[in-house]
Amino acid sequence: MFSMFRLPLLAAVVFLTLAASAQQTTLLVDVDHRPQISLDGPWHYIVDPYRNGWGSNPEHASPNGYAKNAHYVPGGPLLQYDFSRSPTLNVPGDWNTQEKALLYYEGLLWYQRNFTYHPRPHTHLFLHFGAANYAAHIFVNDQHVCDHEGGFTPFDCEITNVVKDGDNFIVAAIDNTRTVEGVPTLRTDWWNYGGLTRPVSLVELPDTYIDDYSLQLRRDTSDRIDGYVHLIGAAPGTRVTVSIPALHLEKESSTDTNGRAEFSFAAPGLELWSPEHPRLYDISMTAGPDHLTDTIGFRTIEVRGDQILLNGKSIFLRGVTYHEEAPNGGRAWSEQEAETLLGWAHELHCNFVRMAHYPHAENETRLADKLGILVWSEIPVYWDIDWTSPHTLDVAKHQLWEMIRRDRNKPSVILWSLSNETPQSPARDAFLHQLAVAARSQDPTRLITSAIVTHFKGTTATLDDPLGKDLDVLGYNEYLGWYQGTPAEIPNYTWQDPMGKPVIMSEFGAGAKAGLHGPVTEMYTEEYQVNVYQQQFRMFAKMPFLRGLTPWCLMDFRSPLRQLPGIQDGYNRKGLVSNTGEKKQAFFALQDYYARRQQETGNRQ
Ligand code: GCB
Repeated sequence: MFSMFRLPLLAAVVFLTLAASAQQTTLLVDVDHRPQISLDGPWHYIVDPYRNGWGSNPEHASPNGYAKNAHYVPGGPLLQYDFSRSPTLNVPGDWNTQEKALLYYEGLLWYQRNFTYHPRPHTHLFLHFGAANYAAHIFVNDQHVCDHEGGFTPFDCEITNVVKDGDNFIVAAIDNTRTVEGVPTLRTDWWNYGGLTRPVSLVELPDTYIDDYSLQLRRDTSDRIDGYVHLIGAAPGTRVTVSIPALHLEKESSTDTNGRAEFSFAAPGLELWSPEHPRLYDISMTAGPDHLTDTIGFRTIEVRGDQILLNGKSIFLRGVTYHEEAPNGGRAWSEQEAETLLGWAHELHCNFVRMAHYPHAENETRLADKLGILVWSEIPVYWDIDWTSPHTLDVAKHQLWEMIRRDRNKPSVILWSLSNETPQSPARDAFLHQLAVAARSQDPTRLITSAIVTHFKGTTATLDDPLGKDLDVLGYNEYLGWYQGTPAEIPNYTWQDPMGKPVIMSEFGAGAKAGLHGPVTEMYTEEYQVNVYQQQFRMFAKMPFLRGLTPWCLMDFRSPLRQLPGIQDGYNRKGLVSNTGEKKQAFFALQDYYARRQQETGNRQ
């Protein structure tokens, strides 16, 4: 998953030579429960806007450039870099908020760190990256081991054959240059935080190992579990055991010629996972020398007419959207940050969140499992990307695959979202249709959605986007009272549901600077924002087919598109909470509204 388009020609030639020996990345599921050797901490770095580290200087050709990790010896030969004398950045973490000079940096940056390892026979060694934004080119001991494109999904590189007994080193070239064919592309309403933004570790696995599994409650049942465990390196007929100790269950199956062992069994006494009762079970899987545990839950999610059914019962999704941005700035990655963000959602009486606009860190979906918060997870197919580029489609599909594969056993995740506010065109329809088909075949147990731009004729919403045909649940974004019309007019707008599918208002909101007060008619005041929310609630009361809400958004976030001095100062101010954690009036208005809805109907519609 790598694009040549961002590299100058000579560097591209060098890279192609290297790429010939590199392996594809894979994605090991449930890495959290594997023994890992953490590589988090300080890594040396070199900022490389001229892409010098590729070794493309024709006069002093150095095919591997910075990947060689050479050391300057006083009195020795000429050398124009040395990681060991270079400053460090913390991993995980974006580079923009760790170093003042890098706040606006978009380009290539080289990371380096050493590690000690003692290989053992019959083991595979993987380098695991939680995420690297945007393109990653990974070298171990001066060998090119893998490339990855896409800034928000994890990947694993096998390094068994390049690792040595004793001292080793990694060089990671990370490039957050925005590209026309990237996903996302050139323009987004969020900060393009670069770097190794999530944890990095070494994962050791036996000769035969579990790389993927899926265990799901069958629709229309309350105790029938279907799924598979997939092995690498297993002879056909290898025995695989799945057990759920709390249910006294132990089931066996064996692998087919593709390494896949199918399971289908009754689980009497199973308690279903739901927001009111987020029951999780420890499960364990054994296959030859490998053993993997996980903590998962079982529930069904489906659509019947315009209803969303959780465990067979209609549910109303009281949600909120949010970016993966830390309350103190920068890309969020830690458990503590996840607790703060989802903690606010919990305080709002949410039973649902829309994790915008890309897959968030795995600790967030794990925490949502524990808290009983349902999740909409999406890939960054955002606004107008290059719908005709085969490369773009490949990258989008790959990110979709990684998102689904990582989280398909998390009961909180109910919706895979394909896109956000994409302008209608036949090329877009064809592109998104392919993503919908891929998502359905990879995970037939969840629902597919997208956030659609709403168009209006006068005060009537015209819900005519052909994309709706490919979706189970329709998300509509609208900014009545902010980008369009006045707040007082909002309740006059009328909505229908011509497709007869469940509708979520996937965005609405207004900007407010925390602490700025004034008349209700003055934009950016807390009073204006709260009024937009109140008027929206009036409009929602006339939408009987509405199945959920995810207002935009939980917390103010950094965006280069928001430059109004004294008010925005580089932040999108539509948060219910400011970027320094102050709650605005609209936070409490939404909290009241959700409390009332919950009291009136519970989680039910
Ligand atoms: C939208 C986008 C979101 C923006 C938001 C805004 O429609 O989906 O990414 O940040 O509007 O604030 O304008």
